[in-house]
Amino acid sequence: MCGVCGCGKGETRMEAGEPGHGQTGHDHTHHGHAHHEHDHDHHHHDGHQDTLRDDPARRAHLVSVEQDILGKNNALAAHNRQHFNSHGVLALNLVSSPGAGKTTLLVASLQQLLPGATVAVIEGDQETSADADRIRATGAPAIQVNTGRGCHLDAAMIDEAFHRLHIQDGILFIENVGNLVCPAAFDLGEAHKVVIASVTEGEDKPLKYPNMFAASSLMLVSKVDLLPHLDFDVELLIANARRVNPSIAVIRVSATTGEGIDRWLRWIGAARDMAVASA
Ligand SMILES: Nc1nc2c(ncn2[C@@H]2O[C@H](COP(=O)(O)OP(=O)(O)O)[C@@H](O)[C@H]2O)c(=O)[nH]1
Ligand SMILES: [Mg+2]
Repeated sequence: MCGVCGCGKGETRMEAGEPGHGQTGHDHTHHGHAHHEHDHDHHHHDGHQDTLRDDPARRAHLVSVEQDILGKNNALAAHNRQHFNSHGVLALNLVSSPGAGKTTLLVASLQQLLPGATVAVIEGDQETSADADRIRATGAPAIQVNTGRGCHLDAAMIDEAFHRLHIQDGILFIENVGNLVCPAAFDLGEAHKVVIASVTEGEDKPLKYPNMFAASSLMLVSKVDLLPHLDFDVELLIANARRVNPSIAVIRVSATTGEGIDRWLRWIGAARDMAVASA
């Protein structure tokens, strides 16, 4: 069960084998420990959850289960953070609603960064290895994690995938499951969350989903090439984001035209320098 929305997670699957360049294997292994924490909540997966939450005793139980899940996740996230630091890895957790342009932006970024930079990608989606395949086509190593019924990546999944990536002194991009709610609550051990808000989503998203924007260091306003065709107020989106997070940095990007990609890569470089200096 997700500690935030209570959705069922089902079984997490991770690609088998090495995350080699151009690998297109679709084999999956069952990811053992990712659902241990959910063993005790099997009877909540039946659609009666709202009724259960209305009962004070059940509600108290659910709150303690949620605290337990988030507590365990936080402990593993701290472990991941130590690991990233000791390996000289800057980990960025890319979060957004589905279709905001995370994978397309990653592909455009990797095309600029490669060859030369050491990079790796963990791709989170409920199903398919399509995004990892798109990433591997750039030459970057990638691992796809399928979360099944789950709505977010958690620290245990990242721990396992990181060990298989063998990355040292580089940048780890984590593309989270498209969802503006639950990924905000699950620390993966990343240095920064980066929220991608596309110009087709409406200016009100930071106010409707404040936790995500409050948790993010940077907002990438994506698909700005579409602005001439839309009635969309970028300044209002930025003002709304700063209402929930006054210190959030903002960069306007288009993966289609390349606008802003240089600024985004400079932001990554500065974050990397800071991470190295504080390690
Ligand atoms: N016009 C335009 N479309 C984009 C841009 N970035 C992504 N898209 C399109 O948006 C859709 C979703 O992109 P994708 O990267 O898969 O989103 P994700 O679900 O956040 O990973 C695709 O049809 C992309 O071609 C962009 O900068 N400009
Ligand atoms: Mg994607």
